[in-house]
Amino acid sequence: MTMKTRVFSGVQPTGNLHIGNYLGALTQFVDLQNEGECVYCIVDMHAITLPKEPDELRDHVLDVAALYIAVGIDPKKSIVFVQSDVPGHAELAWILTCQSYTGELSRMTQFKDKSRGNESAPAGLFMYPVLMAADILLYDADVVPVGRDQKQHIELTRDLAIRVNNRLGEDTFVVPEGRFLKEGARIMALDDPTAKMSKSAESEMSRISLLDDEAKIKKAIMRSTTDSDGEIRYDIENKPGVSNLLSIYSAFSGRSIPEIERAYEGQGYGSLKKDLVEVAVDQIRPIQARYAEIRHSEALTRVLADGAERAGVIAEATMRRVKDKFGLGGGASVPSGAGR
Ligand code: ATP
Ligand code: LTN
Repeated sequence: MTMKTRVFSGVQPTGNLHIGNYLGALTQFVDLQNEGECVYCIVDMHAITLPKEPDELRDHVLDVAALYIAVGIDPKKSIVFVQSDVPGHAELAWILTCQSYTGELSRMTQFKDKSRGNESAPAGLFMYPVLMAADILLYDADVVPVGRDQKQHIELTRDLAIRVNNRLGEDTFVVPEGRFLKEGARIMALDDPTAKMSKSAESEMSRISLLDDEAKIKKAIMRSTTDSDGEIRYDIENKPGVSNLLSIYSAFSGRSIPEIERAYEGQGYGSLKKDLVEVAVDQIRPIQARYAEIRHSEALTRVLADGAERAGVIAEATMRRVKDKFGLGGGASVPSGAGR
């Protein structure tokens, strides 16, 4: 019997998902459903690394759950659940904290970026990648589809798994691989193509949210930063704005970048932008319609309850195995060998 590939990924409930999240991560989530056993998490414990209003957090969790389904994640095929519903994440995060070094955690660029300017950074922000490693290792994940910005965190997860396996045996953790797309892996801000498109950037014109209306999408694309030489050519170094528009166009339409360059030869940025608005709206509109149907439905709550139960079964088996390996636990622990 061949064991199915286990896929795990997570998204933070920190606001409306944007096309960077969609093109870098969510499209992969959907495609992988036909290849493996997929577990998709809404990582609410990561979201509290920076202060969050409780009611807002609850709303955002449901927003992301509904968007997961709206983009095509099928809860019958995949497990969709909320991180804090499964206690194993926090439990394993502590065990992994004890395997990590402050030096390697201080080198994480996301930590450096998010804590910049803070004389005393929140400890949760520092531990963020360890919790992420726990998420992944808890499900014995083979493959982790993410945007390119998460590459360093995936490397840390692999380092931790290998470090523990060297000490306690190869059967302690599955060493996961990151999966990054070619186009869409790093979508940049529309008003500043040197920064990544982000939920947390102040300017609304920097991003396109999956829930934006047509007028906003049009405005953000038409106003996006380009350059003055007028040539539609992919060149990240010298033409980051146009290159970003080409990446977005390619990821949405499925057409290759050289093909798009050829199609627009001799034309101005205006026509590229105008057509990109159409391509983006065509893709986003059906997602919004499906989102509206399910966001306030009881079915959504049932998906999360069912997901938590199914995720919990996998997590408990891993925790029994890992605690036994570390010599943790008293009467409640069982001998090694339990697992998937
Ligand atoms: P923020 O956008 O506020 O920085 P984040 O990167 O923390 O948020 P998450 O919601 O946790 O966002 O990310 C979900 C997924 O989207 C991750 O796999 C991440 O790599 C991917 N992603 C985020 N931003 C981009 C982007 N600009 N381009 C491509 N993928 C992205
Ligand atoms: N750090 C990720 C979100 C995340 C994640 C995970 C992604 C948390 N846990 C586990 C993949 C696997 C981010 O995109 N900011």
